[in-house]
Amino acid sequence: MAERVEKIIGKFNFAGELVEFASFGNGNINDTYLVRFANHEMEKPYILQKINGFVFSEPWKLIENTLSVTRHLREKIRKQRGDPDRETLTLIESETGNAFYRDDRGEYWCAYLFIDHTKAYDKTDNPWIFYQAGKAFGRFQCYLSDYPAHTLYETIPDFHNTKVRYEAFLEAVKNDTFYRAESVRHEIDFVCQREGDTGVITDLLCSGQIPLRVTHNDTKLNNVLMDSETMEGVCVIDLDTVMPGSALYDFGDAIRSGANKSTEDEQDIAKVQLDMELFEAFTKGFLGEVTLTPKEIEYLPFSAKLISLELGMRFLTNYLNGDKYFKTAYEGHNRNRAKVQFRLVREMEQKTEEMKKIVARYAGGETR
Ligand code: ADP
Ligand code: GN1
Ligand code: MG
Repeated sequence: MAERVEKIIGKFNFAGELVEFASFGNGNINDTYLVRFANHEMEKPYILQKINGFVFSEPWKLIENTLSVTRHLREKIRKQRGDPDRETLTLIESETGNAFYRDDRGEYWCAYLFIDHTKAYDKTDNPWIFYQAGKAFGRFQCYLSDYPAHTLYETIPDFHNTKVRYEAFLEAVKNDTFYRAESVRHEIDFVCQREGDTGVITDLLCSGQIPLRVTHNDTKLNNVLMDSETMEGVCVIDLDTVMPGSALYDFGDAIRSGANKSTEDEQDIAKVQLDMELFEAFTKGFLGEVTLTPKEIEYLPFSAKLISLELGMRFLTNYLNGDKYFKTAYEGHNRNRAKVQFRLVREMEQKTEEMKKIVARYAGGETR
């Protein structure tokens, strides 16, 4: 593998001589490497990534989207007198003059400037950090609010269409290819009892009650780089799933990932709790940067619950289908991840009133 990666590194227009490279980060989807180059004056690190071809069947769409969106963001950052090389991703050209390299196996690779003096947190109990994440994702959405959403490709069709995800889940239960359904009967029932929730956001979008926006769609805490000293949000990364969507997806996904007291694959289910201080911190940061419609605000607490249910359903579907999508470390990993999300759903059902009060504090008005 190392030999193969080194060969790919040689295909990109990196400056200087290769010093070393190593696997980097904790992404569930792509293979990421930190690549160090240097010349006589300085070190220059880069990020190299193999795009997961099972997840992204048309990787060029993801690259086109990333190029268009970062071009737009660069302009906005420049106008704010910021540093575009630090505050958004910069793709590096390969020898073919493209922002990617397609290897002899047909796999796509991308490279980016490494954003130094930053840290990606997988988890935090520090409200300041999560407040900064809220600001960064809110600003991201605000900067893209004048970008024509419908011109972007859907890199993964129906990515946050919870209704479609529910149908895929039912199909996996019906086929039960790996004879695993019996062992997760309780979890299957849990999802089926909530079928009525699955169409709520898609129906709001279809009926035009909430606007279609450019959204990130994968607003995990570790998809925003924080300044190592100030811990301020510097750059929103992982733009693979930037697509037309709803602001509710970004809010909901961030809360389900960052306001959970436990990790995403915690085995002691009692540790899975919605931290209201973290919920408040993110809400304050996000709503301080982006202006949402009253209808969107109304559904913010619900979105956190729905995206938790959706991801739990996705983990469970993957478990039933033989673990082909999310990287796993052991058998049953996706089943445990699903259980965590479902416990979070319960937590959110119990804490709905509290969530509503907090959202109202930072947005004003009624919330669902
Ligand atoms: P995945 O889609 O697999 O989650 P990411 O694009 O999020 O992959 O990258 C994985 C990790 O690599 C991130 O969480 C972050 O730690 C690091 N990373 C990615 N891009 C950069 C960058 N340009 N500069 C610094 N670190 C980065
Ligand atoms: C994946 O790539 P990563 O680890 O940032 C997934 C998200 C899930 C997340 C759960 C393209 O995100 O949708 O919420 O795992 N990304 C894709 O950890 O499916
Ligand atoms: Mg990521």
